[in-house]
Amino acid sequence: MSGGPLVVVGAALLDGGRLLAARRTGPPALAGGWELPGGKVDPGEGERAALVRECREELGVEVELLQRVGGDWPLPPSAVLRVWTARVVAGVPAAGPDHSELRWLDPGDWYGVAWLDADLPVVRAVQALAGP
Ligand code: DCM
Repeated sequence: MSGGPLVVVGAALLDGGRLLAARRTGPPALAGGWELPGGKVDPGEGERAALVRECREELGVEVELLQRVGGDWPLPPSAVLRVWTARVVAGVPAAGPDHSELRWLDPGDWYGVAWLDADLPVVRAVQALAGP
């Protein structure tokens, strides 16, 4: 028994008022939607370590996590999303197999992509914390 809900971690990567959005390649129900990059925490893994790992694997960058964004964001049917703001400390984000496109959203254009349902309220919270 691991206990608790499945935890997915996400990064709101910020760069001078820009926010990184990543367009998912799958599964079919989510393909084409935009998310904050991240993924599932492995058994026994710390959440922050998982997020650093996911950014390395998915985007090819090293990140520094900054600030927790809210609490548990629902990820229907039974998981939760936990999010941190972050910044890139090494490398340039590039789309791997999980994403068809990455986009740095300029200040004022944070809602210019079709965020996944789960991610949209998180983006609003990031804006309230740190946004332009
Ligand atoms: N997910 C999401 N928003 C994110 C990250 C993940 O809605 N920012 C969802 C998509 C999947 C699940 O969490 O249903 C697991 O993510 P992944 O497939 O990336 O491991």
